[in-house]
Amino acid sequence: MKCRVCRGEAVIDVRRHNANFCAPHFLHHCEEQVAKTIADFEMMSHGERVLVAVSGGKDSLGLWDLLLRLGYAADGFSIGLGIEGYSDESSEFARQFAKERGVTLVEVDLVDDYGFDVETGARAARRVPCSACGLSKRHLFDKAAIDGGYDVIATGHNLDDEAAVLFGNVLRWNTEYLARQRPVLPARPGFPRKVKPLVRLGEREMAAYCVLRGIDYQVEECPMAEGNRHLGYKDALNAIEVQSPGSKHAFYFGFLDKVAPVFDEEAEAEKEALGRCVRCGAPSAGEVCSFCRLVERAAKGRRT
Ligand code: Q46
Ligand code: ZN
Ligand code: ZN
Repeated sequence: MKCRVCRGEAVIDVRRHNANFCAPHFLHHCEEQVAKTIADFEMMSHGERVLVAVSGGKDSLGLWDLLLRLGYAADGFSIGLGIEGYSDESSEFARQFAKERGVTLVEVDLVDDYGFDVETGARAARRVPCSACGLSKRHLFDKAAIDGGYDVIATGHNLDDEAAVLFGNVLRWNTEYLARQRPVLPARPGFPRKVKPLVRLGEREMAAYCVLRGIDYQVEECPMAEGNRHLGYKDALNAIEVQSPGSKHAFYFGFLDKVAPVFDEEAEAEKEALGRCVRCGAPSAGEVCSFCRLVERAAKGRRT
């Protein structure tokens, strides 16, 4: 297996691109893919302050590293979710990364700062854990970015994640979600701009990127992810990809090109409908936002 660029010994094949790479050229390829994504979708510019949502896994730490290498002023943000046997380690990987590079990691802890962990919050609110977790993460990322004066939030969603979410939304024709599935969501009052610079890179490439760069990341998945529908969609897409390399890329980028504009109106209508939460001031469809309701129910759950 020879590197496409230098004909030296290759360490990885990327079938989607019909290419093999040696370590230095693979690392360069990843940087190039991210730079191209940022430029093509006009995600951010070099003068802007970026807050990277960091879980301690390969995607978020790989993304943080790539953005720093590409010269962006990127700080990290991590949330202690209180998930046993998972959250403490995640935070440690994020702290270690920040310490080694002398960069800033902003931290919030659900238990210390809001009095509940994902599991008890979910139980009290009668939600599944991933729903309570996702809701908390979105709210706290937005808040941290707005409070800290950041221009943009970057998340480590890769091509596999986005293709799997798209697959699920298409299977159920969740048009409301399809309207929001973009690599860039523009800023609006109370929400910073959100970008996904890894959409051209797959899961396997992100793992290889971290290993070759010597980035220590959390390998274990969150224990709550088990049985998650998205994992099933990923498996299905992986099986298709083996038969027909490039399918995930064609599926996702074809959607962005040919289908996503159809939902522009729906996305606009949704934007206009939002008021403000009377408790925290965050944008909200109801009087009190879902996060404040979750905090309240978790507190009640503790008292009973
Ligand atoms: S951390 Fe949270 Fe994920 Fe764990 S509880 Fe579900 S959403 S699986 S990315
Ligand atoms: Zn090479
Ligand atoms: Zn609120």
